[in-house]
Amino acid sequence: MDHEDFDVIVVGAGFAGMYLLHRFRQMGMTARAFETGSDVGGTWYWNRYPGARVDVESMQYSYQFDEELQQEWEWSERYSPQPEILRYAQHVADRFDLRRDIQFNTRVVAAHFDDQAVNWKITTDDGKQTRSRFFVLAVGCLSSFNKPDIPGLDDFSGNSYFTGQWPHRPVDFSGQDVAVIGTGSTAMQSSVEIAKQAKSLTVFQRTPNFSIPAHNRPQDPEYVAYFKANYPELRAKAKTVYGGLLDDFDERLAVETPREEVEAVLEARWKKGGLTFLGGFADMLYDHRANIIAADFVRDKIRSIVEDPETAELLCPTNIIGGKRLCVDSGYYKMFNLPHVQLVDIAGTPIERITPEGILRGGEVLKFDSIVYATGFDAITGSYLRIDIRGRNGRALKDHWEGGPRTYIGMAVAGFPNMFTVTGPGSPSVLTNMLPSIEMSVEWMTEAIDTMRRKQKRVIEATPQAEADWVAHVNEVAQGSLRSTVKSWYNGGNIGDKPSVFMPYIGGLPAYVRKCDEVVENDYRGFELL
Ligand code: NA7
Repeated sequence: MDHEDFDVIVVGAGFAGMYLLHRFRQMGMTARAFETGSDVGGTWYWNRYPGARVDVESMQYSYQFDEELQQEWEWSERYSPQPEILRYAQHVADRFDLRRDIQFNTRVVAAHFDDQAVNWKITTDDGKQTRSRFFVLAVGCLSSFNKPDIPGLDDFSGNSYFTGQWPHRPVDFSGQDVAVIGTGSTAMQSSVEIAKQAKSLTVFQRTPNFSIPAHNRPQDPEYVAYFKANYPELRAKAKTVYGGLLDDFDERLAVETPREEVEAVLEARWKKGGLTFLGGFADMLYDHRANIIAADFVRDKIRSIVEDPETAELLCPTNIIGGKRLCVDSGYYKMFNLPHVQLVDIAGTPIERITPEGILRGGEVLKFDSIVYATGFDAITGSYLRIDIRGRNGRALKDHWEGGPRTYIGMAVAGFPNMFTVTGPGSPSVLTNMLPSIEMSVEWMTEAIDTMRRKQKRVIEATPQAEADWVAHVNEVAQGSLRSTVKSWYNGGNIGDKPSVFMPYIGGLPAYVRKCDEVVENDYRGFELL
């Protein structure tokens, strides 16, 4: 048998990778994480663009595995800005001395299962190979930035910025003519900040998006004190809610509620702000009639905020609200009332190419000093498929996933023994509060490994049948939702050649946890332990 350098190799040192390292150390196992960045933080390490901010309330967007940690950390705002989340990640790394198990500035380029040695051979971009019994992908789901294939992108003589790979230095747009391409969450957050500096800002919109105000504000000390005093109960309660997030979700149906009452609920939720805007009624994402009421409500808000009627109409999305992930903004629509901000609708007349001076569209070059590409991610599967991963008999993951990603309970892949995925396809992570979702998966898989050790097993592997059943279940649950009818990064619709498959598990966190618990209660049903 080939020597194993570590019990486990983890790819990524974001929130998932860090907690994995902590757990494996507690279990007395040796683990090494490889991380492309120069420090911890993952998504929050890379996405340093101006205005980057979480849109889950900070008191709930944090680890709960350590009571002292959650008591000692102070969040300064209702929705934390990126620098503060990064500082939190760094604090966790310091507190648990995690960096000694992380090799930074190192990208994993290949991971091959060795059938004879029954272990994984990991190749990194420093040319080295490392072997481990277990291999865990904690690569994140919004971590492969989508560089758009607009012709001439490299010809631009001004400054080009990619929001997902923002420079590690201050960027000053003062006095500049700036273009932002994209109108997703990232574009909405960054544009508002860029507009505060730039001489002019031009937003290039291909598809308008629905956004709900964040109403961000400094933390209320009383709210923080209440949360900290009741953390165990509040966290436990959050796990019983669909999104793993404490909020008032109502089981009522909008279609069975008088229209004025529905409007009143939407108004209250608009005033409160945030991602759970649609949570007042259970049918918002399942019944077109309900969805249209909410969509009309937001469209009317846009028209009431944006002074120029033509711009307001262009900003009004025509599709399902919540089909694409809702955006949460801090003054995006209002920004278009500023005299130096303009919207260019590229739906009908797309960008032809980038030229040395700017953006060519409709036969005219619009000149810019800087272009900001806020063009999204090759979400959920992108970071897996950048690595040459091969399971039993040299089978490539990219071939196994040719028709769309396949996992068992979002954590394992048939034919890829001892390999685990966190926040992967088939898990509910991207539809739920990410931190509790990560903790749940990490705890599940580390307990599975612990069980194997106790049973003196060497291999855990999902069966093809269990994987097929899970994929069918994930698809079936998705079919019922209006979300599956809209092209989005949830279903690969934002990337030209991706298979069209709804990738996350849409059944919610509590249902998912129940399914994962049942697997354990039934002696790891759907897995072979050898
Ligand atoms: P999104 O939500 O995928 O948005 C990307 C935006 O970029 C979207 O408006 C796209 O338009 C636009 N886009 C992408 N490629 C092009 C090209 N080639 N030309 C013009 N416009 C383009 O990514 P975000 O980073 O904003 O947010 C991702 C998630 O991160 C978010 O949902 C939160 O969960 C956090 P399109 O809609 O495809 O017409």
